[in-house]
Amino acid sequence: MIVGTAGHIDHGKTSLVRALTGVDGDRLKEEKARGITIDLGFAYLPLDDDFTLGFIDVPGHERFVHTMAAGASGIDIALLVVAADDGVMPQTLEHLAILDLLHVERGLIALTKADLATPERLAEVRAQIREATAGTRLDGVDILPVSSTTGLGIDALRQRLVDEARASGERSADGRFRLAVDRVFTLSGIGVVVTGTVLSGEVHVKDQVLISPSGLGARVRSLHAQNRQVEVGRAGDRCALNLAGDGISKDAIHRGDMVVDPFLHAPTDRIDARLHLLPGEPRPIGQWFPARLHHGSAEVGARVVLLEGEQLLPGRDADVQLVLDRPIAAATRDRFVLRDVSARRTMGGGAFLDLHAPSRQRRTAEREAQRAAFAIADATTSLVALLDAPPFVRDLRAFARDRALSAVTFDQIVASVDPLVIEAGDERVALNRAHWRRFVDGLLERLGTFHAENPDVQGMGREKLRTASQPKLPPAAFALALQHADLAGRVVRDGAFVRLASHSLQLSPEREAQWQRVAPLLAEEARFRPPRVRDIADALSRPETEIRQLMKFAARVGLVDEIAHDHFFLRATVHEMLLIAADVAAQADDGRFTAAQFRDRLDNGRKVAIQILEFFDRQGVTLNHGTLRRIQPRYLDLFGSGS
Ligand SMILES: Nc1nc2c(ncn2[C@@H]2O[C@H](COP(=O)(O)OP(=O)(O)OP(=O)(O)O)[C@@H](O)[C@H]2O)c(=O)[nH]1
Ligand SMILES: [Mg+2]
Repeated sequence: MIVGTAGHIDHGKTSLVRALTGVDGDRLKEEKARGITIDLGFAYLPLDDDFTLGFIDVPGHERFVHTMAAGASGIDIALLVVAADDGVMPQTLEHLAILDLLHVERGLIALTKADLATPERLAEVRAQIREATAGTRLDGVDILPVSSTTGLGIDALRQRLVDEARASGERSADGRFRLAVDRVFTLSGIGVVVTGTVLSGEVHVKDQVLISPSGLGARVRSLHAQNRQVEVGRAGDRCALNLAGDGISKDAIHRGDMVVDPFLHAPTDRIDARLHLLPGEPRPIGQWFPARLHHGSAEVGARVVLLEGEQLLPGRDADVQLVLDRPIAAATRDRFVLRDVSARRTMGGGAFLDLHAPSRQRRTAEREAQRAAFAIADATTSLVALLDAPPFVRDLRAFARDRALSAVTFDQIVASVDPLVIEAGDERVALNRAHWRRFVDGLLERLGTFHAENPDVQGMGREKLRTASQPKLPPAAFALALQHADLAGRVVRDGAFVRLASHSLQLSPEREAQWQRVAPLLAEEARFRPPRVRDIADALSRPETEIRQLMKFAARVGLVDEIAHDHFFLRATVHEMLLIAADVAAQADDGRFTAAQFRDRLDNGRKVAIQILEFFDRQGVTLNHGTLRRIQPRYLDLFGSGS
């Protein structure tokens, strides 16, 4: 459980944490010298039982608001500090806005330096605070007067924080491990240590993790949670991880990086999000507005692309696309804050929706439906909505990854949603049952129509069929879908073509007429040595290409087989020749026969006889052992009238 301070410079945040915990968060020499906080400070308050309250102390200086934003992301309880002498000041308001934009749900307000104020003044500042917090998540929370100098109210505040922490309970450790790095250092004899808040999941000693976005792999050598050596760190813990691995060094990891379960690593620089512009902003924002994005402990330059309307008015919300200067590691529904480029004010913030948003076609109705589905808090409901939003096809792996869902939770979600899932390599492509039905019915209907319109075409090109199908599946998934029980047996893949199983090729009337003139030339005495394409063309005074096309087509329909280039035999003749070969084999020693023996029966010349046998070899009907061949009896009906 982590308490994070917030409030204007010099209002007594660090002093208060020291009074509450006995720890001075200002570690840096410069901090001591200047009496201001520059970087995040950390302190721990071990309670009687196994429970430790962690504190993150942030700087109040207006130049360090980015550091405050990094510290505030991942805290459970806000401790907003307002000095009784000074009252509500600019960074009181800005920090308050940031806490609210980050959806920090719990908090208490400390009215510090109470020793310096009269009861009237205290009442006055209370009223200022009530006004400032109205409508925020800290609206109505208790305001406790304290003095770090005299000790007034410190014990009461400490007790209230402990009660708050106990009431909010453990954060659910469900989900995959993510830690937002806020410090990196080396300890002699130990090595590289990173610290940060665990945003989700658990981490164990010996776990393999990744630094994202860099992608560096590391092993957790040891870990501390709330300053104690432990075997496991959980969501809501402040952890220090001792990391080891190739390329792992103090300079290779930075504040803003995430340490993640390797499954989650998918850096992104283009995110669709819901943005709220603070009501106090002086101007609306327009297209391509430049800003600083704060997410977790990261800060990165960003451009805002409006996805609704041409400008976003102060106080309003809109879907936007955030185009980042460099990739970050994030999860769907993570909160973010936007500040202006000169880092003077906080402008707004919101939640991430689609982490891998398209750069084109981003304002369509389809995209709007998808973003609405991403926005749903409950993962199961969100998945149901996504599967019912165009394109009606989702990679479940990407969904689980972007939501940082644990394998167990995700399996439960998939079991309850029960979509149709196609496992295609790295992807788990899912459709809901209704859209799968639509896909199956549409595909069968499309093929039926195609065959009716093109009776003499073998089938539809697979890629053409895929792109015409609704929903449109990715290529690998489409190929697998054709083998699904709902389609297998009804559609047949024929090389690059797909056809209905019931479809058989038919000659068009013109081709039929041509064929009637060609067929007699291949039959009777000529059948074992039929004319080649050129000879047929000569005989009929037709162009050679026309005859070749006709013969190729006749081969597809199963009327002829192309034994050698441009040399077609009637299918019935091929069958007859195969039976002859079988007979020759039956009469030979060991069933092995020579090409000469075969040629003698057909009387068609050595070259042609060998071409026929080589054709049989290719079909697997004969087995060639040098000069001798054997028959494979199980293929004897390959050219029979049934096929
Ligand atoms: N009289 C009085 N002085 C206080 C009290 N708390 C803090 N101070 C003084 O106020 C000054 C600022 O206190 P800090 O705790 O450093 O303030 P801070 O909010 O941490 O300041 P930044 O981190 O720089 O924003 C110091 O000189 C403190 O001694 C208090 O309760 N009473
Ligand atoms: Mg301080």
